[in-house]
Amino acid sequence: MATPTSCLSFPLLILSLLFSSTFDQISAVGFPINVWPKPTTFFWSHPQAKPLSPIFTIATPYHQYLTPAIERYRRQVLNEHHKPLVSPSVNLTSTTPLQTLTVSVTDLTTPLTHGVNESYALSIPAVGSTAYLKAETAWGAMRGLESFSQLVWGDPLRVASELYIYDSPLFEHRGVMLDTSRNFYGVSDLLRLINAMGMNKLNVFHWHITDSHSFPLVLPSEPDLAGKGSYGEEMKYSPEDVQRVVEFGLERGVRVLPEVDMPAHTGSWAEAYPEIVACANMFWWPAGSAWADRLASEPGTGQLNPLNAKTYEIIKNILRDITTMFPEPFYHGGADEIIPGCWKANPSIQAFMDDNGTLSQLLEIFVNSTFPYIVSLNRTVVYWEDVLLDAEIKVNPSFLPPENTILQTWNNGPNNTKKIVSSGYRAIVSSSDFYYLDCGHGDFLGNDSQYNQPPGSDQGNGGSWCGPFKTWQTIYNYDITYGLSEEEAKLVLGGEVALWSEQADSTVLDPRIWPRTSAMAEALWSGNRDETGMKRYAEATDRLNEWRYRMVTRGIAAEPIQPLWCIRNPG
Ligand code: CP6
Repeated sequence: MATPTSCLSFPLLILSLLFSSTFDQISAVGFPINVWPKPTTFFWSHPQAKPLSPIFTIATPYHQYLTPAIERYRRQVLNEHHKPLVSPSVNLTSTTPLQTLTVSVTDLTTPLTHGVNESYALSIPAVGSTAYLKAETAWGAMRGLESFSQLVWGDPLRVASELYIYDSPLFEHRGVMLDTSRNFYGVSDLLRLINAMGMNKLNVFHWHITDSHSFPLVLPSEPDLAGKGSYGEEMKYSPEDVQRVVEFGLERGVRVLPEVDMPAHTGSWAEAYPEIVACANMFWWPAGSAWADRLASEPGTGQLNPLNAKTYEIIKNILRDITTMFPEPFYHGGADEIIPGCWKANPSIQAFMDDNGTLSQLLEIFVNSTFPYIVSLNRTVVYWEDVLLDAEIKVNPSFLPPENTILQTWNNGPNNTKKIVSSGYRAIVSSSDFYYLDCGHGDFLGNDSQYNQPPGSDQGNGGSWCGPFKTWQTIYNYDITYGLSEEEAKLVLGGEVALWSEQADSTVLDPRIWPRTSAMAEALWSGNRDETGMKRYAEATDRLNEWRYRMVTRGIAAEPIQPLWCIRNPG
């Protein structure tokens, strides 16, 4: 934790000492503050504010990414003039304006990686014209700057005063997964997403770049993959685009974790290399099934042929390029949803199986030919849980040493998270019953099971194929370590919401993601319970509503959670 220094005032010192050990619950003393996600510990005994000087500055030593962040926050704080929905009833205790926020960082050399120290202490004293932000790392300082910016409002500008915050996250991995294969997103969409993630103190952009539908990533060693497999000239990410996204993330404390899904979900590779893709352009679902024929929303998934040496030549080129383009030490290897019927339809695979080979052995061959190579490139591999938990096609755990492997759970199987961590693996939680943002409206597979049925039969729900729309409350209330022992819970790194893009693109990106993702951001930062251990509700609703409006002011088209009437007619 950050060591309090003499520049911090006495109450903060006491607070830091009191709350330095565990942060299972919020520790709030005094009045509520409109900061989202809610800080773990704060102290605002009197609701007071002071003016913010029009020549307000933020002082800090130079840092490649923190310095631009500071300039951005300085401009934002001075220009935002957020008008609170509910005017805070605060006393203007001092007419001495706040002139300077002094930022000090213990170690400016710490890189942005998993587990980096994100704690900070913020002190805005009643007296004097200086506030203090202290952090262990540049990344913690960014979290503190964000909190500071949310404590400024109004016209003329006011900033909360005699306020002390000590803050650090419950979970180290707090992410958003976006699928850019089913529909394309421009770089500006990705930047806007990352920007909003930073505002919500989220720290991992899991970029599901490719899938069966399109391959938008331009790779210098394998130019044909995007050349032939993207949706078109304008729908590709160049290495320069990637660099922009990565740098933009660094200025906001957001890592960019790339995924090139394989061996399934690779139909788009067949445009360049039909010979390595088993069952390209074959629909894996039963022949004649109306939903496949009519809408073809999911193309023949395409699965790489693990028995073809060329498969690995191409994968190695991809992985080498990826590690050059993405500095992030984690790499997502996919490995979800292998369809037995696809591999079985391929003649060379049939021969293997006639020789008593199994589908799981095919996956083991694939993993054994790729995983050690990824590790040799100095990457920790994240796989979807299927690689170990699929009912039919899974590898023997001996192929995946837990020190190099993290499993991302999504399929809501009974105790899937528990199965992962109790076998010693680290887990990232994306259970689709809670964290999948795509579900909830159109039936994109064209699931016709409710049609052409005899009278009286009850087939299908006539709507979404993947369960109900996840409300922000559903997301907020989800406890990702529920039912785990303390030891097991330590292996849960955190969570990610996921937006699969069969029915999403830039037109709906913001409202599909925000403010629901803010709900996860708070649950993973400081939990979803109040000081007494009860699930927060009314206080969180009002604060989230306020936060949603502030995001809108900042150019994020977050959808409303309430009619304005509720604010005009409180309680
Ligand atoms: N694509 C890929 C998908 C899904 C997954 N992987 C998916 C599965 C079920 C639901 C939503 C999305 N569309 N590559 C699963 C990890 Cl409900």
